[in-house]
Amino acid sequence: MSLIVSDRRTLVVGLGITGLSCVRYLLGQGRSVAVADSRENPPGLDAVRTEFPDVAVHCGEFDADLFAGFNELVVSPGISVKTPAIAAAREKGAAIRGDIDLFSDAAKAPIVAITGSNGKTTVTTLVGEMAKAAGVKVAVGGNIGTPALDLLADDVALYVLELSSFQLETTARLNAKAATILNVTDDHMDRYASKMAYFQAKQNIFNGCEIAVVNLDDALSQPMARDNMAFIGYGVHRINPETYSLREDEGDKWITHGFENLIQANELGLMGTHNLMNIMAALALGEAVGLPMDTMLTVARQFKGLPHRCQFVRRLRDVDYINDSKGTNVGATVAAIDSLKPAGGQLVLIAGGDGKGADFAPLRPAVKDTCRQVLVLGKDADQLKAALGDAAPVTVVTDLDEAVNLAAQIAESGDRVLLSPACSSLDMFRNYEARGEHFMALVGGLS
Ligand code: UMA
Ligand code: ADP
Repeated sequence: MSLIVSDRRTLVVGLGITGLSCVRYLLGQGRSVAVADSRENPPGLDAVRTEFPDVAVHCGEFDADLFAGFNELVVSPGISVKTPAIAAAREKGAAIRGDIDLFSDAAKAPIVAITGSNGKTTVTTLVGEMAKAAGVKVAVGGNIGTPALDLLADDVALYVLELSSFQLETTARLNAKAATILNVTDDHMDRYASKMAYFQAKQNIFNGCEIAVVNLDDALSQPMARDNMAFIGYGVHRINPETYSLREDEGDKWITHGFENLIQANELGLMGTHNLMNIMAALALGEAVGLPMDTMLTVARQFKGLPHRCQFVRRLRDVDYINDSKGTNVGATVAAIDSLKPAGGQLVLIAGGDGKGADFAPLRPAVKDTCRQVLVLGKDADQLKAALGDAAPVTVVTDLDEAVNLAAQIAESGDRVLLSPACSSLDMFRNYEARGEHFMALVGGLS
């Protein structure tokens, strides 16, 4: 055993918050590590230099010869494992791992793991709140913010992890107690060669899983290798004794479990069928780890949703302004349009940014007959305009300021102005939060 450990030469690749958590964890295990980051001044540099002055840090363009000297690479999510220096090291026999892989080896409490193209943060937050309300010592992290390794503690009774496809690329065996892929629509097509590659990365969440929570309305969310897994299913029209579903009962819409009505849609602070799906997923995951139903339903009733996700901003002259800046892919924007189209008016949609290589065509049917006008901006504005064709009037604007001013002029009584970009913000903003904040400030300034 000690021979194997001492023979391991580990390179931590990437020095953001994940890389830093890996360095701290590995050194804590008595392992020796070096670090490489392709950036000249990565965010974690000062912390490593201060805390661990003996650790070698290589900044700047990756050097394949350097990488070849290690037999284990722990790769951060922001870096593709297809990066030539990493691929070459793998060819030479190096093990390629990620922080979630290290985490699953070390975690002593059950893990609930959540991935999907959309809804991850909402469902992760809900399950975390449900566990907390049930008195469980829960730690919530992963893609949602706190690196998983930073959560490790002896007194934790349950881990709830949001996982991105990037993190799952390097996760061989997660061994989750319960895991789910909420849905799969195109995202990050600038990183993956095909939708299949993106989908396959997400499938890793089920490796070694005990209970799979399955969206029965999305074939791509089902585990490909079923092993000895148990299942809990949910879906819109999926009423059967063991599944979560939706039911119309004398004009009211209910979330059901089996044939029992659990909670009415109008008791919830969230809008849209996609959010009812999110709540069903959270209930199913909670059931899988033994959380009491009454407590989970109380949390669902109290949950008001997260900022920048279909967030109401203001009503001005009978027009509602909605901030869905976290709508960073086509699937999210389709869900926002479907759940927010007003009964007595139309939408003025503001979209655009960096489409990350996505096909915008699925926006066409969503936009048709629901949008009075679409205002497009950013790197992929022209591509969006071309994809929407004549489904709705489309105008290219230079920035968000122009978009909001124009939207306020165009919107009629009963309309909603919706920022749901279907694109990442990084071509024009620091992140989606900065884009959402700017939108809300502009809307706040309208008179
Ligand atoms: N980078 C380089 N060279 C390197 C290393 C990184 O250029 O050598 C770049 C990456 O391309 C990326 C940025 O630096 O643009 C950050 O990469 P990172 O791997 O260092 O990221 P961390 O700071 O460790 O944050 C990561 C996740 N970031 C990414 O997946 C890009 C965070 O998710 C996550 O919260 C954090 O780990 C803790 O688990 C962010 C994210 O954008 C919020 N996720 C994507 C999404 O949600 O769509 C997947
Ligand atoms: P993620 O963490 O996967 O990005 P979030 O909960 O942060 O998910 O939501 C991101 C965006 O996706 C928001 O615009 C939100 O309205 C939308 N969304 C949330 N849940 C779903 C879902 N189940 N299906 C489609 N879109 C969704």
